[in-house]
Amino acid sequence: MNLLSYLNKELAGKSDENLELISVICSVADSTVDIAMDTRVTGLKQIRGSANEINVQGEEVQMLDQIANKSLIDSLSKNSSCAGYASEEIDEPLIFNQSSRFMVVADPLDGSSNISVNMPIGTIFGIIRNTDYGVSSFNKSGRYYISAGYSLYGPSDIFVICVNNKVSEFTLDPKKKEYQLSRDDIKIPRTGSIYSINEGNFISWEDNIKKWVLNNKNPTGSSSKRKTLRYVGSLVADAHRTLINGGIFAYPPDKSQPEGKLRLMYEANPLALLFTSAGGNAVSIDKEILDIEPENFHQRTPLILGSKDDIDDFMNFTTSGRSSFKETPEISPIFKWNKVNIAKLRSRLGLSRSRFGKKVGVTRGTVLRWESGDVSPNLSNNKALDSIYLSTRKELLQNPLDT
Ligand code: AHM
Ligand code: MG
Repeated sequence: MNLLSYLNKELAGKSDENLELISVICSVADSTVDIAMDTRVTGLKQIRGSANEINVQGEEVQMLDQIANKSLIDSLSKNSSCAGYASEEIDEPLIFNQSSRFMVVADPLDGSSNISVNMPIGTIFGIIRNTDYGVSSFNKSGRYYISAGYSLYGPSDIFVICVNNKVSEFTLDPKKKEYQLSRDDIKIPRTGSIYSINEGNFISWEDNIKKWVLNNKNPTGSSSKRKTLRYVGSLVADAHRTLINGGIFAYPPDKSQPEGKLRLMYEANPLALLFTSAGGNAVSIDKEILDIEPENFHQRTPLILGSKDDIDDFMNFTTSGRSSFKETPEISPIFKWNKVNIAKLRSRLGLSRSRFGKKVGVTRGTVLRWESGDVSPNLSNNKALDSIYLSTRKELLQNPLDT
């Protein structure tokens, strides 16, 4: 089955929203086919060195970084369902169509230090609802991501996509330039035998990270088994191995990178949606990645992702060090819930006032008062309504403030 047939099956409602989401995913996928073709011949096309530029993150830009970024911009700017694009390689997000439904975020070429030595590299992307009709739609937590995926340019070129909280893998047929389903409904094993971390940073870590690493080599608890180490240095490759075989990948903070190295918007959030959908988890030391409220586009975060039991094990070591990490600000509600959109949400869910109230954590009478406009939901109820709305992402792609 090819990618388009798969998406048509998974998003079978054929609503405008679903069709537009499919077209945005396909625009990204088309672009990754072009990038895959370029990665095959970097040495022949003279495109494997530095572009002699420093990006907004202060990192050296490679020629392939620029080619991949341009390919995504070219493809997405032509898609009328794509409102805008933000990437690691551009200072500020681009807006193509202010009122369109979806935004795309991407790390166009992940693992760029591996290009020159012909090691696996990839593209990571996420798709966000354009809830604010503009740039601020990007600055939202990972709970807003409706879909995410990556391509991995390796021995085979693959495309992994998460829609409707289901993760599947496609392999590029290079002759047809078409992705074909190669793993359906991927579930990450509950635990795995590999840990993945750049141990060159050992002396710069906090003690609790050091203890966790040492415990992987020489476990002390009766239940844990010794793990072996694998580290490619391309997040996409390390994440894909972890997704398929289980285990854990960690890029924790260290003395020289106290916020972590990896980018929340372009790398951590897309992979967190994918890993949690596949039954694993993704955290930043003391909280789930998807709960982090971004403060800026290029924000970095510690990233630990993998099998559920292995993440729990990691958290057991690190929760004692929590106080040394930055407190996260109070999460404010996403939407302003009023009598119109509360009634609309309840009717779309097909729930009576009392069943809806139960879901939110209030009485039937409170729902009645909200819907009549007598009172408004308080902050915590607003957040509960946000999370009910977001958890129904499959049916409710539209902003509830639309009438
Ligand atoms: P990039 O997106 O500019 O290529 O940088 C991110 C990469 C990740 O792919 C990888 O996990 C990490 O940086 C490796 O960093 P280090 O070399 O410090 O281990
Ligand atoms: Mg990267």
